[in-house]
Amino acid sequence: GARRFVAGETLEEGLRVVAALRARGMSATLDYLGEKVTDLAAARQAASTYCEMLRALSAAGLGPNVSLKLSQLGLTIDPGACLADVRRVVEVAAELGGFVRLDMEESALVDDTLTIYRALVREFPGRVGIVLQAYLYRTQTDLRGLLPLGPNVRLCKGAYSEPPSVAYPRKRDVDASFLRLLELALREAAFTAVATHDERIIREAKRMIVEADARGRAEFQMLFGVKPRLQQALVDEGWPLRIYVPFGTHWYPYFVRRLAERPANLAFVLRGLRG
Ligand code: FMN
Repeated sequence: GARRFVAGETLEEGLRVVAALRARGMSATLDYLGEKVTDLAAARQAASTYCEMLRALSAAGLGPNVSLKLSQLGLTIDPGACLADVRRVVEVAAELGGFVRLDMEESALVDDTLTIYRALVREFPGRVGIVLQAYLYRTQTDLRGLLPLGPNVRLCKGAYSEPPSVAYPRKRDVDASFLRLLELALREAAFTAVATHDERIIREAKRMIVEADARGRAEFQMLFGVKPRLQQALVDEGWPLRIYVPFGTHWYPYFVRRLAERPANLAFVLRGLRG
C-alpha cells in the first residue's frame, strides 16, 4: 500500500513522476522523505539533497519546486544552523527561479518555523512559502501576523495528532476554520494554495476563488496517489493543480501519518487506495 503514495526511492524516479504529472497538466512539488534528524551532519546532507533536487528539476525543464520539513534540516537541534541550511536551499531556488515550501509539522515547531519563514521571505520574496494548519486555534492570528509580508500560504487541515488544548478535535470545526482562513488568505495573501482532498471544501474554494478574483494567485494542491480521479477532474475543468510528490526510502512515517494521525484521514486514505 505505501508505494502508492511515494514516487520511488531515487531522485530519478521522482523526476519521472513529476514529468508524467506535467504531461497530464499538473505541476508538482518534490519532497525528499525524512523526519527529525538527530545530528547536524544529517541535516546538512538533507539540505544538499534539496539543492540537488532543485538543480535536477531545473535541468530537466521541470519547475524547480520543493517542499521540506525543517526538522529534517535540524530545527530541533539548532534553529540557527537550520536557518543557515534552509537558506542555502532557498538561495539555489532563487538562482533558478524556483520555490521552496516549508511544510508545517507538530504544534511545538510552529513558532520556530514561522520565525525562519519570516527571515527567509524578507530576503527571498516570492521564493519561499509557508504552510498553515486549520486545526490549530492559533492559525487565524498567525495568518494575520504574516499578511504584511505578502505571504505565499499553503492552507491544509493539519496532519499531526494534537491535543484539544491546541487544535479543534472535531472535523466540522476544522472545516469551518479552513473556510474562514481561506477567505482571508484569498483576499489578503500574495498567493494561496488550497491543499485538501475534501470535495466539499474544494467546491467552496472554487466559489471563493472566483468571488475574490484570485484565479491567478491561487492553486489547488493534493498528495501523490490520493484521489487521482478527483485530481484529473480538477485539471480538466481548468483549475491549476500541484501534486506533492515524495520520494526516498524513509517513507514509513509519511505513510503512517496519511493513515492514522487523524481518524478522519483513514476514510480518505482508504478511498485513495481504491483509486
Ligand atoms: N499537513 C500538515 O500538517 N503539514 C503540511 O505541511 C501538510 N502539507 C500538505 C500538502 C498537501 C499538498 C496536502 C494535500 C496535504 C498536506 N497536509 C499537511 C496534510 C493535511 O493536513 C491533511 O492531513 C490531509 O490533506 C487530509 O485531509 P483532507 O481531507 O483535507 O485531504
